[in-house]
Amino acid sequence: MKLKTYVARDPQEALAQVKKELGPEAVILSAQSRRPLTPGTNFPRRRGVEVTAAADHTVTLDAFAGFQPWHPEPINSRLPSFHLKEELEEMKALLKQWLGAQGPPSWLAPYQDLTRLFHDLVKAGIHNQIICRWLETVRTSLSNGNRQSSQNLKELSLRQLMQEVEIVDPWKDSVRGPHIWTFLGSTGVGKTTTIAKLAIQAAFVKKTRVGLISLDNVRLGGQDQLAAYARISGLPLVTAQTREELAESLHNMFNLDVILIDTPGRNPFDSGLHLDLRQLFGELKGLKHHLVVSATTAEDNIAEAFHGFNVLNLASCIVTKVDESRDIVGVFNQLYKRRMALSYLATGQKVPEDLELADYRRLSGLLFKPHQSQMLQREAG
Ligand SMILES: Nc1nc2c(ncn2[C@@H]2O[C@H](COP(=O)(O)OP(=O)(O)OP(=O)(O)O)[C@@H](O)[C@H]2O)c(=O)[nH]1
Ligand SMILES: [Mg+2]
Repeated sequence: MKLKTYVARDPQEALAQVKKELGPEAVILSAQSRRPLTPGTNFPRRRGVEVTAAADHTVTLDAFAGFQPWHPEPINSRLPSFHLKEELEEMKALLKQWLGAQGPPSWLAPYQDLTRLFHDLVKAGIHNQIICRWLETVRTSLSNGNRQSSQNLKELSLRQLMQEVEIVDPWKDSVRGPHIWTFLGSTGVGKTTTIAKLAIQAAFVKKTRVGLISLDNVRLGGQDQLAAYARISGLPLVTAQTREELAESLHNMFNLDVILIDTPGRNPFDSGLHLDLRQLFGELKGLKHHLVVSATTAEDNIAEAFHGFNVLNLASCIVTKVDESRDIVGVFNQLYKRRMALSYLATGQKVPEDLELADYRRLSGLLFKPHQSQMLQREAG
C-alpha cells in the first residue's frame, strides 16, 4: 500500500495531485483545512488543505518526499484569552462565594416562592451577576407596591429574569430585498441541519421563495449534505468560494424571499478567524449573521465562540441540540453577558420539524429542565 500526504491550495488541486501520483484507484483517508506556518517563521501561510491518500502499491520511501509537516500555531497567540479566562474564573468564584455566603437578602424572606426561586437560580448555575440584577428588579417591583398573588409574583419575576435575554424573530426584520442569513459557528454544531430545517419550513410552510448558498468548499464533500437536502426539496443551491462569487450569487438570487448561506465550521480559537470573516463578508450589505451554538458545549467554549464570531456584529444566536443537553444555563449566561439575542431553538435531528422560534416560556422551561420535576413536586405539595 502506498500512502502519501498532499498539501494544496484547495481540494481540487489536492485531488489532481492524488490522481496524478497514486492513480485513479487512490482512496482518500483524511482531508483537513490547514493554515501552515512558513518554515522557520511564525507567519501563517494562506489557508489550504491537507489530504492523505492511499493506493494499493508497495510503500516506497519516496512516497513521503513531498510530505510537508504542519506546524501548530505558536501558543503565545492564545495567551491573552487564557489570562482573560483565568480572571473571569476568579471573578465568578468570588461572586459565587459572596452569594453563597450571603444567601437570599433579608427583604426576600417574606416571599417564600421568590426565596425558593432564588435558591433554584443559584443551584441551576445562573451567573451571580444575573441573579443580583434580578434581585434589583424584584425589589423595585415590590417597593412599587406590586400587590400580586404569590403565584403571579413568581411568574412575573421569572418573566423578568427571562427578559434579561432578548428574543427575536428574524422574519420580522424589515428588509429591502430578500432576507439574507449566514449561519456561522464551530464545527459540527448543526449549521447545515438547521439551514435544511429552516429552508424546508420556509418553502413549504411559509410558502416563501428560498435560495441556498454553500461556502463550505474547503472540506471534501462539504457541500454534499446541503446538496442532498436541496435536491430532495427542489430548492436552488449554488456554491461560492470568494466574496466576489458570493456577491454574484446574491445578485442572481435577488428575486427570492430568503437566502440561507451555509459556512464551514470554524475553530473560534483560530487566530485568523476575524480576518477571514471580515474578508469574506465585511463589505457585503444586507447580510444578517446568525451564530449557531450547541447547548451541549461547555460554557467557556460558548464564550469563546461568541468572542470569535462577534467580529461580524451578530444578529442572533441559534441554539441547537437542546434535546441532548441537561439545560441551557451556559448559553443563557453568555447571551446575557454578551447582550446577544436568541432566535431559534433546534431540538433534534429531524428535518424540518425539530426547529422552533424561541419564546420566553420555552426558555424558562429549558433553563430549569433538571430542577423542573423537583419544582413541580414542591408546587403540587
Ligand atoms: N440531537 C441533535 N442533533 C443535531 C441537532 N442539530 C444537528 N444535529 C446533528 O449534529 C450533527 C452535525 O450537524 P451538521 O448540521 O452537519 O453540523 P455543521 O455545523 O453543519 O457541521 P460542520 O459543517 O462540519 O461544521 C448531525 O449528526 C446532525 O444530525 C439537534 O438540534 N439535535
Ligand atoms: Mg455543515
